[in-house]
Amino acid sequence: DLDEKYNIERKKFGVVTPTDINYFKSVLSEDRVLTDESEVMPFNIDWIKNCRGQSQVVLKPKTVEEVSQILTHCNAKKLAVCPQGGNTGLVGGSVPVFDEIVLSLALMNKIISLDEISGSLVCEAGCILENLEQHAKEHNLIMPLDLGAKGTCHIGGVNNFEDILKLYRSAKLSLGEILSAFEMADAAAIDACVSSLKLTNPISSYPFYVLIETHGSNETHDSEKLGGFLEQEMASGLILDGTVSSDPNKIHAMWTLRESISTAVLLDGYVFKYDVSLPLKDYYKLVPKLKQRLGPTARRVCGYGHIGDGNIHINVSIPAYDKRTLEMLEPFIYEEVAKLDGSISAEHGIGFRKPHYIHYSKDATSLQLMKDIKQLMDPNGILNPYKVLPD
Ligand code: 2HG
Ligand code: ZN
Repeated sequence: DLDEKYNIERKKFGVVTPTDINYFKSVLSEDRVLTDESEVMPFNIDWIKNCRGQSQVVLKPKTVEEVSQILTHCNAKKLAVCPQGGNTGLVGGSVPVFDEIVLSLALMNKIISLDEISGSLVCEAGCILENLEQHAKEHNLIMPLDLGAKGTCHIGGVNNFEDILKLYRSAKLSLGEILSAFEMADAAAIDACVSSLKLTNPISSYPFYVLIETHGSNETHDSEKLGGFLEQEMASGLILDGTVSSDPNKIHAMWTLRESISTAVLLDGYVFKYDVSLPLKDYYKLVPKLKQRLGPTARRVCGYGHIGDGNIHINVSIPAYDKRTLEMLEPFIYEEVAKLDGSISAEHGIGFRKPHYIHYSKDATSLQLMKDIKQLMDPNGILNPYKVLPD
């Protein structure tokens, strides 16, 4: 229910008229101006079905010139615009809130250049990471933005969170420059993949799991190094069990297990997703705290994420959306994060979901600076209104 969930008023922007639509059709070809309700709908809903907008028009430019003409028109008419990429955001940043025009970047997917000497790639804003990865690979390069790089990979069971931190320090010492990923997931997170998505957990059940990946330039040397490290830590007892592989299919399966958690939890019903960063010593603290606070209300409280940058994803699922649960979680979780000197948003951004919590992580001076920059670039505030900055 929009009113209950949003509690926000439409700002005084213009309303799209048939004249505007005709103008857009003159700039883009007719088939790149979508106004049919069923065609527009997918652009109004985010993939976790958390937020839902009411836009009536989607524009699909192919060039920078077209974007420029559209935005000049919208700015003159004070028509609000919601730019949209893959619509895979988790904080409601990518979908309209009211009737903002959706500016889809889906067709701006050209790779402009790849300089093999400097290793820099220039591409349009709508490119999909996987396609860029493929292109870079053809030139013997990788995308360092890769979410699941491929090298040699290990997934193992570790007993408690303290052991994960010990293992992380040891991995940095032993693997040094070839360590490319150190991811963790707790039992409840892996259980979502196994029970809801029927994925295979390649090892037995443990309270915690770690996925370690190395990506160096000498495969033999790298797997020797990883092998040595694993032997040492199985002997020390930090690693209880594990599987290691350089076979691309097996590596893919390990990453699939880790990367599917986000979707698997959605099958529980309604999910509150938190993306926070915390000092590593306190990284896992909030998961048991929330579990205790919610008691049987929660179907699942799980934690997983990127140890390497202090980013944990805490997912809380319940059978169906319920305002009381929301009130038990927020602002409590943000207060706790602030107490621990963490950040209320680590990698998913502020979007529509968090502007009123941003003060837990940013002081008034920083916020004013952000507002000043926004004002300079977008004086009428037509670009993605209601997002990021609090009023
Ligand atoms: C991940 O690391 C993603 O899997 C999604 O950032 C996290 O859904 C989430 O909470
Ligand atoms: Zn993540």
